[in-house]
Amino acid sequence: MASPLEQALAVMVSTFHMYSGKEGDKYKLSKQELKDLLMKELPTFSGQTNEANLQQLMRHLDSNSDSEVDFQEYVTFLACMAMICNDFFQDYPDKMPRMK
Ligand SMILES: [Ca+2]
Ligand SMILES: [Ca+2]
Repeated sequence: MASPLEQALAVMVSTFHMYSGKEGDKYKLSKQELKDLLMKELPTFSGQTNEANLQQLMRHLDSNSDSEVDFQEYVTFLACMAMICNDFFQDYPDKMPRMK
């Protein structure tokens, strides 16, 4: 049985491939694939943003400017999200999810 952190890593990888394989290059997220991933897998985050912010986010994530988000660009984004979560939980330690 994998530990929660191992499971989290597996989810990060499998979530990418679940969306990247829908159209075009199956190892990269197109703008539509990225949008679907954000809306369905990060609803708390994407629910607070609008179309213009999403477009801006996509431009920022696409660091090599090929109009697609590859795995490295995706994990860089998740690392940023993890840092935002870390800042949040330092300010509100009582909101930290409890592991069994
Ligand atoms: Ca794709
Ligand atoms: Ca790219």
